Amino acid sequence: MSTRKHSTIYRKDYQVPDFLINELHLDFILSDKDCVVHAKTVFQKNPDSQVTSGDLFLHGQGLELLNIAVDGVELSSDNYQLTNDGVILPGMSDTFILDLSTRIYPDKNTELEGLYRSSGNFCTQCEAEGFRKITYYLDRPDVMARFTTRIEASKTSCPVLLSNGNLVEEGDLEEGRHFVIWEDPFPKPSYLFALVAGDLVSLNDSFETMSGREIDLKIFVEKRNRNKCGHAMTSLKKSMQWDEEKFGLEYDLDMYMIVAVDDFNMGAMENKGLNVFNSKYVLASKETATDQDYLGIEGVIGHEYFHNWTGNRVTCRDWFQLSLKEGLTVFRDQEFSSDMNSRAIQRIEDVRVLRNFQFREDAGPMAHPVRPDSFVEINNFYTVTIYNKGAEVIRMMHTLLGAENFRKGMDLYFKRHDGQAVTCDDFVSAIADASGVDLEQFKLWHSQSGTPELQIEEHWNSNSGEYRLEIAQTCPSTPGQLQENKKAFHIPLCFGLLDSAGKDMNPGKDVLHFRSERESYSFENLPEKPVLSLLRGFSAPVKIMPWQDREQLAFLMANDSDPFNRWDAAFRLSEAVILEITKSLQNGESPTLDPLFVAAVKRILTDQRSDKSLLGMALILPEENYLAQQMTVIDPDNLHEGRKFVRQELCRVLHGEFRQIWEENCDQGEYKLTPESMGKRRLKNVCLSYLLAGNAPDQTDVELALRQYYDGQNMTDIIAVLAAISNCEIPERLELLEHFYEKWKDDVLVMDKWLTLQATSSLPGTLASVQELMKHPAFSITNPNKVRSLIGAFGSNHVCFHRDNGEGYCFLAEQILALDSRNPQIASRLTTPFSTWKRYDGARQVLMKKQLQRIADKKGLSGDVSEMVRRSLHVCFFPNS
Ligand code: B3K
Ligand code: ZN
Repeated sequence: MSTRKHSTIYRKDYQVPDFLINELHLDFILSDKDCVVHAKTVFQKNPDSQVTSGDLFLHGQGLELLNIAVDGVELSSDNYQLTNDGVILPGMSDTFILDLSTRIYPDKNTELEGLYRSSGNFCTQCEAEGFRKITYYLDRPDVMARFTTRIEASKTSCPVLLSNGNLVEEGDLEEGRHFVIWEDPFPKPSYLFALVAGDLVSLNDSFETMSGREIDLKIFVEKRNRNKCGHAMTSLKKSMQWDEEKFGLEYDLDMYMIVAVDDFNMGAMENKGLNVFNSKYVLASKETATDQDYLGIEGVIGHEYFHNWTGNRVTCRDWFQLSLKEGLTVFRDQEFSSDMNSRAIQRIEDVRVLRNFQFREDAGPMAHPVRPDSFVEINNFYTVTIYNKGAEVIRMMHTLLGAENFRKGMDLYFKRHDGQAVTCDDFVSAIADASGVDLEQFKLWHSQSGTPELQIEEHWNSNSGEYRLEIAQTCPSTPGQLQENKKAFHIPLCFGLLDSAGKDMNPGKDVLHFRSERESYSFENLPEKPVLSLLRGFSAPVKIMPWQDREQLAFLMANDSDPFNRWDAAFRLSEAVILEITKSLQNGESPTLDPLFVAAVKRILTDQRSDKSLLGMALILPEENYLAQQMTVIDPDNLHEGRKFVRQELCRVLHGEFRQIWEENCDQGEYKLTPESMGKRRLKNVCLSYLLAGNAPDQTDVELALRQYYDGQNMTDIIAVLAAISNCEIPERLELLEHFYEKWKDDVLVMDKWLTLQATSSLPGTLASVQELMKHPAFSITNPNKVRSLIGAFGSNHVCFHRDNGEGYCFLAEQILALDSRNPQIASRLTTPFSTWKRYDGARQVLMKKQLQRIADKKGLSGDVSEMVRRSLHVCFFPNS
C-alpha cells in the first residue's frame, strides 16, 4: 500500500521539467516470484528550465532498489536520498546516464497499476502514474523519450512477450527461457509504456493504409477466447479506415496489437502500439454478448485507436490537461459510432450518460472544470466531466465552426503540435487560428464548472407576426466557484420554429450564438405563432428550465424534424408526468395518469413510419437516478412508486398495443447488427418490459417472456427477459436466474450480467441477495468487473440503496473500506452514490454522513478514497439544498 501523503497539486504550480530524457533502455527479468527491472536512462538538462542546482527528483513507489549508478559509477547510499515517493539525486551534471536496478512483485500487486498479473499473465497499466511502480523515473507526461524494451521469461509460462513499437530481436536462453527486444521509434511519455507476457494466442489480420503500407493487426487473448475476437478485429479495421477518411490520419507503426485481460481497472488503455483491454471490450459472440456489448466494443476499440493521434502523437503537458486527449477522443469515438450505426440513437445515448451522470457530478461536491485547477489523486479525475463534458466542449466548437473549418483546425493542431505535450489552450488556439472564429469567451467552458441553466420566455405578437425569444443563463455555485463570479458562457443553440402543421418555418439561421447573461432574438413576419424546438441535437451541455406545456411537448414528439428533439420531448414529457405523480403520492393522493401522456405514448406505439430504435428509445422512461436530481428533497420511495405507477398504468391501458408490437417484432431471423435489426430488438424488448411492469404480471405475458427466454437465439433477447422479470415477485424469476447460471457459469463476462441483474432488482430482498452473492463462486472481490457488476450496480439501484433503514449505506461503506487497501481506484469509484447525500431528507442525510465519516476515520485510508469522502463531507455547495 502506498504511504504517500495526500497533498493537493495545483495547476498554477506547473513548472517545466529540470531534466529531459532522450532514451530509455528497459530490461525486465520475469520470474514466478518477482521481476527485476534494469533501466538505463539518458538524461539531459532541460534548456527551458531556470533551475540550476542540478538536483534531480525521480518518482518511485513501492520499489526495492538494488543498484544505482551514474555514468557507470555505482552510488553509495549517501549519494542519494530515498523518500516516500521517489529518490533525490543531488548535483547532477548537464548530461549523464543513470543505471538503475529495482525489484518488484507483480503477484502481490492488487492495485492493478504498474506491473501485475491477471490470470497468470503479466501486464501493465501505467496511466496516469503507474510507471513509477516499475522503476524510478520522471513519471510525467511532458517528458517524452524513446523506449527500448528487453523482456526475458520462461518459454513455457510466457511464450508471448510484448511491448511497444517494433520487434527487433528475439532468441532462446538457457534453462527454458527466452527473450525479445522491442523498439518504439516514437518518443512517448512513460504513461504510454506497456508490457505483456503470458500464454496467449492471437487472431491476426492486416490493414492497408491510405499510403499503401501494410499493418499487421493482432488481438491476443487466452486460447479459449480466440473465437470471440472477430467483432473487435472488424471494429479495429473500421476505426483505421474512418480516421483516414474523416481526419486524414494514418497509423504509424507496422504493427497494432490489442491484448485482452480479465482484471482491469477500467475499459482499456491506449499504450503505443500495444493496447491493453478489459476483456469485456474485446470478446463477443451473439450467444454471450448483447447489442449494447457489441456497440461498446466498437466504441472502445475506436476510442483507443483514435488516441494514437489524439493522446499519443500529441499528448498532455500535465494531468490537468487530461480532457485535451480524453474529451477530444470521446468526441471522435462518438462520431465514429454515429457514422457506423445510427446518429440519432448515438446522440440520445450520449446525452443520457451526460444527464444521468455528468449533470449529477456537476451538481455535487466533486464538480470540477473540464480543465481542473487542483487534485489530490489524479485517478479520481477520470470523470464524466473530463470525458463526456469534455467531448461536448469539442462538439460545440464543431457546431460553432462547421465541419469544414473544424477539420482545418484539427489539421493545424497536428501540424503545430505533433510530437509535443500541450495544453487545452493550445488546442483552442489551433482551432481558432485555422477558422478565424473568436473562441476567447468560449474557453470559459474549460475553466468554469457547473451546468449552465437557461430560462426561456416567448413573446408573440399576432398583429405584427413577430416572435421574440428571451433567453437568460446562470450557472449555479460549484466548489471554489461562486455563482455571482461566473461569467456568461458562449453557448451554441441549434433550433427550429415549427408551424402548426409541424413543418419547419426556417428562420434562415439555425444556430444562435448566445453569449451574454440575457439576450433577445426576434423573428418577424411569421404567419402564425411557432412552436420552438430548442437545443436541437443537444447542441450544448445545458439544462433548460421547463417552459413548454404538455401539448407543445406532445406536438414536438410527433412532429419535430430533429430526431433527437423528438426523443427529448418524450423524455421531458415523461419527466414532468412522473414528478407530478410522485408529488401526489407524497401528498397522500391517489394519482391518475394524464390522458394526454397516454395518448402520446399510444401514438408512439402505433407509429408505423418512424425508426423502431427511436420509438423504443422514446418509450424508456427517465431513470430514477436522473429524476432524483430534479427533486428539491429527494424522496426515493415515492419516486420509485411514482415511476412504477406510470409504467403499470401504461401497461394496463395500452396492453394490447404493447402485445401487438412485441408480436410484430418477435421473429428476427438471423442475428444481424444492423441499426434496423437492433431497432427491432430494442422496441420489442421495451414492450416486453412494460408487459412485465407489474409485481404480478398477467400469466400470458409471463409465458410469452418464458418463450422468448427459452427460444432466445441471442443474448440481447435473453437478458431482456431476465431484466424485465427481475422486478417481479413470481417463481419464474428464480427459475430463470438458476437456469441462466447453470448454462453460463463458466463464462465470466456472462456471469457479470447475472450478478448485475440481481443487484439492480427493485425487490425488497435485493440487499440480502447481494450479500449472499458476495460469497458465491461467481463473485470475486479481486476482479474489478465483478465488483462493478455486483457492488457498483447495487450502489446505482436508487430505491434499494436508499432504503430508509440505512442498511444499503452501511453495506457500501463496508465494501469501500474492505477494498481500499487492496485496490484504491476501484474503492474510490464506489463512493459516488454517497456524494449527493445532502440532497436527501434529514434522516437519510444523518445515515449517509455517518458512513462517510466512518470511511474518513479509517487509519491509512488511500488518497483516492480520502479525497472523495473528504470532499463529500466538507464541500458546502449543493445548489438545490
Ligand atoms: N486513458 C485510459 C484511462 C486511464 C485511466 C487511469 N486511471 C483509457 C482511455 O481513456 O482510453
Ligand atoms: Zn481515452
